[in-house]
Amino acid sequence: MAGTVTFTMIKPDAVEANNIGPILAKINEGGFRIVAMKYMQLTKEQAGLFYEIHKERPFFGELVDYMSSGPIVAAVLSKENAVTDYRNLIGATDPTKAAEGTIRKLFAKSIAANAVHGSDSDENAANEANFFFSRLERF
Ligand code: IDP
Ligand code: MG
Repeated sequence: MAGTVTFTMIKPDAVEANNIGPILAKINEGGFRIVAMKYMQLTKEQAGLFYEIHKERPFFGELVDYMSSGPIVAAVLSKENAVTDYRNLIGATDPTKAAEGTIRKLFAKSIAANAVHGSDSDENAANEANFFFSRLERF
């Protein structure tokens, strides 16, 4: 059975562009409840740990530098079929390939600075939510 939880970050480009509010509105309009949230800046070490699964990919260094370059908003979202439905709401990794109306189509600047993160599986959603939030911070 598909899980009811996914994890997202509003990335530094979208925070810098003052798009926290519009992106949270899209998340709510998409039927998601925000069940944990924090506004913070990652160190390079923390960004590297979060993206450890990508450490062999050619863009890893660029990704870590970028994700630690400014504040982010991290959140846990709740909905039936959360992972799949949220991936559909955010659109393709490359915003030039993202469908009309998706968060990345609306707000992303580039394939690297692509406005939001969204978990790609229930297992990763659980791991990513636990990386950022204790049980006391989840509602
Ligand atoms: P996803 O965020 O759509 O799941 P992944 O392939 O998991 O995409 O890549 C993680 C993140 O790494 C992307 O969201 C993006 O910020 C960055 N990224 C992916 N591909 C590239 C690339 O070709 N160049 C630079 N950055 C990339
Ligand atoms: Mg991914």
